[in-house]
Amino acid sequence: MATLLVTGGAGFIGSNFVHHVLDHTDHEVVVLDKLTYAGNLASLDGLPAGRFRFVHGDIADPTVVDELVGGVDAVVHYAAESHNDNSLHDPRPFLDTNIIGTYTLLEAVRRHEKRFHHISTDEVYGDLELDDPARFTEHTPYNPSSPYSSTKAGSDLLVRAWVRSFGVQATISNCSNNYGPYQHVEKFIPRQITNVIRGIRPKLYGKGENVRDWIHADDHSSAVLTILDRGVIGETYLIGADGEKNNKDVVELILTLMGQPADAYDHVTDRAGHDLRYAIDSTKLRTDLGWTPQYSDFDAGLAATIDWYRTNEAWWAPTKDGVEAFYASKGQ
Ligand code: NAD
Ligand code: TDX
Repeated sequence: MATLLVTGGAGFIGSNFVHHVLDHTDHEVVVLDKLTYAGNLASLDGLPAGRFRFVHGDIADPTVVDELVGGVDAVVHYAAESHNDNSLHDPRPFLDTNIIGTYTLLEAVRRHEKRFHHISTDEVYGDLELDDPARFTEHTPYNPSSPYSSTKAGSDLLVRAWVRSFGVQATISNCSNNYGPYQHVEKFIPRQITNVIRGIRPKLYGKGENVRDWIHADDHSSAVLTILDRGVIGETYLIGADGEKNNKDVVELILTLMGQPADAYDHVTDRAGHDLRYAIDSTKLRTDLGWTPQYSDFDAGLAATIDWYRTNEAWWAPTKDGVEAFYASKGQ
């Protein structure tokens, strides 16, 4: 049994991880979250009070961070500004949280000699051509495209430097695109599902040929737990579940699963600098640590996610109109 400090635990993937840990282990969890527009305490409803505690605070605040890190066994670092489109309009919070926040945590785990796991993204590797058979591996050179992905790349490099220079006991994982419950409606899949529920036509950027490599958030959680248990200090592990699909196919599948004509969507202004394709080769994680994903059927996982958004309108409704107004102002 261990006590984990989970940063960003009120966000999409962090909250899925907290549920996963409390359901599948006897660990205790402390969440540190700033509750930005992307954090939602309702995502943590119903957790066992004896094993779970929430702290409202900023990972870039050294006083709060130092006190919390001193009292736990390990830190699992999810907190970030996470949305590419936002980073194109206002990059500053991405630097504050993704760079300075990660630096603040690293200094605390260095001081208290605590285990650290850093959550990152495949976007640090830039993008691949649509017809390139290659996939990202742990050896792919960094080549980030957006303010978001460049700050995530910077945070990864800080972790590597703190391991080498100061002996911090850290691992890193870079995961592909997640889907599942509790994802903010600004993101592609929940935006389109909630659009259909609201009678709004889904919005596809450009031609929709861009490819993302989808993984269920619960599989991401089991991979992170595996790395925490058996990962080698200083190593990076790529997490992916062989889920490559282009955006056009995903939007058409959502419409079909929701009983609408598959072509009932609009093409809108493309994202500036839009990465073409991401694809993960997760051989190292599977071979060295014995991890396998459980959600191999994307259609079934997507159908369950649609059901979750249908059942949990109270969770997403308060944010929907503001998100759509923002996108509309950008022609998206
Ligand atoms: P999210 O935007 O849904 O959640 C981020 C959470 O962090 C929110 O609860 C927010 O309140 C909190 N937060 C933001 N700034 C903070 C700060 N300064 N101090 C404390 N808390 C703060 O993000 P997500 O999609 O759940 O992503 C979580 C992590 O996973 C990020 O590090 C992201 O880079 C990484 N990741 C995401 C994906 C994906 O598909 N969404 C894929 C790979 C990696
Ligand atoms: O309305 C939309 N229409 C559309 O076509 C939106 C919001 C997005 N898109 C496209 C852009 C991308 O090609 O869908 C794809 C997925 O978009 P996002 O959900 O914004 O995800 P992406 O930019 O791929 O980044 C996500 O995966 C990697 C997460 O947001 C990141 O935090 C993670 O690092």
